[in-house]
Amino acid sequence: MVSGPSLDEQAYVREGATQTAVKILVVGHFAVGKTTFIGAISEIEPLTTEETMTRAAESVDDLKGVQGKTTTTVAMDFGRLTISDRVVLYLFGTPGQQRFVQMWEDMARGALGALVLVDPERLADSFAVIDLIEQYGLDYAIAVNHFDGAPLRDEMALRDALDLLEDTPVVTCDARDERSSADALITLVRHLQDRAH
Ligand SMILES: Nc1nc2c(ncn2[C@@H]2O[C@H](COP(=O)(O)OP(=O)(O)OP(=O)(O)O)[C@@H](O)[C@H]2O)c(=O)[nH]1
Ligand SMILES: [Mg+2]
Repeated sequence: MVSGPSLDEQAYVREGATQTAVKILVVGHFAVGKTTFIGAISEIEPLTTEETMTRAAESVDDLKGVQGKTTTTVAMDFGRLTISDRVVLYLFGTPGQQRFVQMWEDMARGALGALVLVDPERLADSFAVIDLIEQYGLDYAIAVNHFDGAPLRDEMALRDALDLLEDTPVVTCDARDERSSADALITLVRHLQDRAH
C-alpha cells in the first residue's frame, strides 16, 4: 500500500511553498566587517563566535585603521536571509585571521558562492582571500565595505588592483546597514544565477 503524506507533512508542506536553501560564504580579511555584515541582515539571531582580543595577540592582529574593535571571530558567523518566497540564503561568515584560515576549506564545501568583503584602504589584504576563493572554485562578488571617511576608489582602479574578471560584480555597501548589505547579496545571487545558465 502506498501511503499518503503524514499529518505533519500535510500541515507543514504547502503546495508551491518549496524553497531553495542556498549556502553562501561571507569572506574577507581580518576586521573587514564580516560579523557586522551578517549581524546587520540576518533575520534570525545570528550565531557568532566572538572572543575578546588579548594583549598577547596585539602583535599578531593587525588593528591598524580599525578603532574600537575588541573581539574577533574564532570559528564562524551564521545567519539567514530570505530573499524571495523561493530562495533562502544561509550565510556562513569565516574567521578573518590567518591562523584560522584552514577552517575555510571545510566551510566552503557545499557553498554556491562567496561574497568577498573588501576594505578599500587595505586592498592588498584581499589578494590572498580572493586567491583562496578561486582555489575552491567558488564564484564570487566583491562588496566594498565603505568605512567612514575612506575615499571611494573608482571601480576600474579597484578591478585592476584586485585583478578581477570582467563579469565579477563589484558593489559598495556599509556592513552596518541592512539594506545595502542585502543588496550586495542579491547582486551575488543574480551573478550565480547568470553563471548557472
Ligand atoms: N566605521 C565603520 N566601521 C565599521 C564598518 N564595518 C565594520 N566596522 C567596524 O569594524 C570593526 C570590525 O568589524 P567585524 O564585523 O568584527 O569584522 P570581521 O571581519 O568580522 O573581523 P574578524 O572576524 O576578526 O576577522 C568593528 O569594530 C565594526 O564596528 C563600517 O562600514 N564603518
Ligand atoms: Mg568576524
